[in-house]
Amino acid sequence: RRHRGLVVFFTGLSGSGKSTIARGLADALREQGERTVTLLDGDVVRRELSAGLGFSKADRDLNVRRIGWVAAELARHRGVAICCPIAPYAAARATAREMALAAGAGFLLVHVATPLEVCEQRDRKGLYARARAGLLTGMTGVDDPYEEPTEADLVIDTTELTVDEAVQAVMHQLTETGWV
Ligand code: GGZ
Repeated sequence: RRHRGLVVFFTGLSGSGKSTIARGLADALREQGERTVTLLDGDVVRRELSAGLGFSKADRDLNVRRIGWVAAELARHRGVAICCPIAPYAAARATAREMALAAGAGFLLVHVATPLEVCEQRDRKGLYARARAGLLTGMTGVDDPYEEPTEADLVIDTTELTVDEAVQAVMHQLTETGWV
């Protein structure tokens, strides 16, 4: 079992802390040195794999499907793939899980459930302010949906946890379930 591939899929709002936790998890897993670890970082995916896609439902679904497919292929070859798109739609997240399982890999959905108010206060890219001002439409959580996961394997709220604690929570879950 420890030799099967694994997909760790983070979902949550912009500014929820997904990417930061994902990077920390990638570092922690690489330190163990047992399997190759690939971080499918959101910015890089949008630039390289999903260049040209926007933020309509169809484009988000296609983006998440591509990420899920690449992750499943990496996991098919016994690697660990870490993904951190917003992935606002439950059906697309379910497809990502199905593709991982069909590849003989494990799948862990981590909901980074930092509340909108907190994400909005951080607003590191100023996107929420632009959305509130009506300069950006279709911002997730403001005027575009985020379907709260009911299917999460782990829920993390970064208002209560530091990044290190969040990474430890994921590592703990992976240890408990025999993945690392
Ligand atoms: C949400 C947007 C939008 C809109 C640009 N809605 O904080 P960020 O900047 O770095 O993360 C967000 C990123 C979301 O891309 P994803 O590929 O993760 O989304 S999805 O899974 O829905 O395909 C944000 C930025 O892109 N961004 N416009 N309208 N986030």
